[in-house]
Amino acid sequence: MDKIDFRSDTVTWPTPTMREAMANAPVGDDVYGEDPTINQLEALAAAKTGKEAGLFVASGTMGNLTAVLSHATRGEEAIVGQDSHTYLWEAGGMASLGGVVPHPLPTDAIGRMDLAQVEASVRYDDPHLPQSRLILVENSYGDKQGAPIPPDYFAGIREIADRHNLVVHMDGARLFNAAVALNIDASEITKHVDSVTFCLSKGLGAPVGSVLCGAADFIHKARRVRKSLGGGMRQAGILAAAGIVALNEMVERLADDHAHAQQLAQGLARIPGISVHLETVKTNMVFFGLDEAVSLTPGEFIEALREKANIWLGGLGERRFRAVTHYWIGAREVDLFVETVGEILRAV
Ligand code: TLP
Repeated sequence: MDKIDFRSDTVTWPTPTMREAMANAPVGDDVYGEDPTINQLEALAAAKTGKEAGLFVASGTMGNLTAVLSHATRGEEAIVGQDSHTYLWEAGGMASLGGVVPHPLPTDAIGRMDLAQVEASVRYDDPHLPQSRLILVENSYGDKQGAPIPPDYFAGIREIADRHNLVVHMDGARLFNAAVALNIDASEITKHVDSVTFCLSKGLGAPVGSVLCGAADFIHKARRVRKSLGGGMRQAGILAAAGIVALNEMVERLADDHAHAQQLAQGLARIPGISVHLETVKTNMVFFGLDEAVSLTPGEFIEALREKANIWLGGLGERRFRAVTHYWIGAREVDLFVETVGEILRAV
């Protein structure tokens, strides 16, 4: 890469193997169901998540929105974490495009809603009220430093959903980070949910795309919803080809990203002026803070990293930052990041 980019794992470029697979991919018109490479990716994604079928979509946001619009209709309600990606970072699509009413609940240190509170939030049958239809969950949980949530929580969510005839969708943008961190199969997590979106274009390194997986009849419906959102992508097999490489070759190596995040957190923890909670770093994200005593604004700190070493970092507001590791960040880049932060802070 031309810069050392810690802003997100969304910034990854395709690997050389992906580029080769993309160049050689057989393609067809996917709206007719005739793109063999997309069909192959969808089957592979379904197998990995233990679902009957998959649907290739342009992005994680499109996958989640397609799922919500396929599961729920206008005036129905989705119980959702108040700091989850679907609620906060998807431009309000479920409400603005689907008329689905979000019912946000607080989450704990790793992104779990309180199960008793989830159950208490289910609406009773009254014409005044929106009707509960969906529970939205996320794993790993982005706002909680990419925390991997163990499957027992989702088993509890499943029980509530079954008692009240609700559907559960998982935003599994980083599902495989969670699975690798927990040392379990992704399907051990997804067996508790009706549908899941996972992203190929984050830690798995593909340039574009996510896959929505679920039961065959749900995916049949979702295919129409995706079309209505403008997501019928025709000869997108050239993109799906990279996704197949991502699923076959890039899952196990996520452990390297997690090790690099550990290395980064430990390095930062040694620098006076930086605060980081080492014990909460479990996947590929490190959240850290710049102490008030340091006479730099967050913007100046980010700018100094860019000027000194072409290192790009994302701010979270309130003197907090997020560094994300990925395929293009190795031990050398992590060392350079730690050294450069040390230099900047020693100079103020
Ligand atoms: N997350 C992006 C930003 O939107 C914050 C990032 O840099 O982390 N679910 C989760 C948990 C995500 O983190 C993201 C992207 C999405 C869904 C949406 O995926 P895309 O960007 O493909 O629409």
